[in-house]
Amino acid sequence: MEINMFCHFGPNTFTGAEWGSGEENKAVFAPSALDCRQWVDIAKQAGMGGIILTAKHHDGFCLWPSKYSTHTVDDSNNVLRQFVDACREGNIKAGVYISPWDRNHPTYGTDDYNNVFVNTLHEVHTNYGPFFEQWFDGACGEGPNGKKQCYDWSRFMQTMHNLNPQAIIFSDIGPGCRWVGNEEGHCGDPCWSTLNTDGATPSDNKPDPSELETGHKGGAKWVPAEVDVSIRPGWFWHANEHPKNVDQLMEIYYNSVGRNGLLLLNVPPDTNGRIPAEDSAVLMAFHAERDRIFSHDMTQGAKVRALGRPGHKAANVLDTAYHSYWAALSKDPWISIELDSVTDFDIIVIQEYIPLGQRVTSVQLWTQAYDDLYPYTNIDNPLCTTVGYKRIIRCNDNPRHWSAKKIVLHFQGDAAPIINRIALYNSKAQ
Ligand code: FUL
Repeated sequence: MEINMFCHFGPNTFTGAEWGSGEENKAVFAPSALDCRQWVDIAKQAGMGGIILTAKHHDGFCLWPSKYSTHTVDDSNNVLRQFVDACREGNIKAGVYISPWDRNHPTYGTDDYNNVFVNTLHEVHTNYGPFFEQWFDGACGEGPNGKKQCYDWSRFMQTMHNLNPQAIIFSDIGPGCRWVGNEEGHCGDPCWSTLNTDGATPSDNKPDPSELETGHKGGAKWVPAEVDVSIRPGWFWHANEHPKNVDQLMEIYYNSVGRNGLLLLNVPPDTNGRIPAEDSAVLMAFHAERDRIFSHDMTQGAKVRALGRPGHKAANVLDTAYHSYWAALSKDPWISIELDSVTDFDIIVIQEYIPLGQRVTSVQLWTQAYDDLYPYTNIDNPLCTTVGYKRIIRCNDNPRHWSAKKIVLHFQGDAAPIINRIALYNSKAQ
């Protein structure tokens, strides 16, 4: 999906808080012109495939009238209902964030709260689902009685699995996808989609954030990284804060989607219940910039040579069909791509066919303009290490572009690489 929208919305939108105390007067939550269709329109026009709403944040306030809490919207102001209806109508995927940490619920900090939380999951997924993703925030602080909760994670996960086995479950350690270990908008480098989760649980017993950034090479579970980051300084809308600019969003894009992560970009609605015009404008400009750069692939019509398995020839790296790929014969194959003439480009995109795993451990680049092949990288300083679903490599050299008629990529993998796509772009072309 590459980019999804996150929507933090709740009492904090009105009080200026990031972590509500749970003691807010319910009446503070009063969006004056709630319009979830507007969120959907903006997300779609920004090239996003799904939206995840904070149906319950740490203040415990439920954006639907829940049977299991008194701290909720009224029937007449059912935001979750309007949200799922707008997503279905607009044909975009709906996901839901339900925080286990609850600073309002009287049972929080006791065993009974785990039952309340399981009932809440049932209620939301049965009455409002199906959702494509369940987002479990790992934060675990004190509740109203000063006690921390001991979350029954295995029960929460099992409940979700029973309620909707198709839903991607996000948590610090998956099982569907993992927290990337930071909230700044970048994956680690390398970034493995595999993780060892034996003995780990979300919240207090998760791997070190630096390990979540990189994943574990050869890890036993497939738990790709999801990069949650806000377009604004805070997760919730605050009157005195403003969105990032296009350059900052592009940097985040290169460091998340371009490093084998999914970007979950938070765009918080304001007190009207609408996404502000300045955020919408920057999202449109961000989309236009990606279109400008990535709509003209220089490899079209190129000659490709490499050894490949029958039926999975090297030229398959040039087409955009998802299930067409080049299956190399060895763990360190070469592929050469010859263009019609010497061409300037400054971005190389490589994609592995991840249904068959993440195999590549390093890529070397050779370029040829008029003379001999030139080894652009060396073994200690490869073009990149991991690839995964997508790797976007920018030329950092001086001058900041490559000029070549032919490029040769030398892959190394833990198994014979299976490459979906190789493309070349020029970000400076108009
Ligand atoms: C964190 C929360 O504490 C923040 O408020 C926010 O929801 C972020 C996405 O996750 O753990």
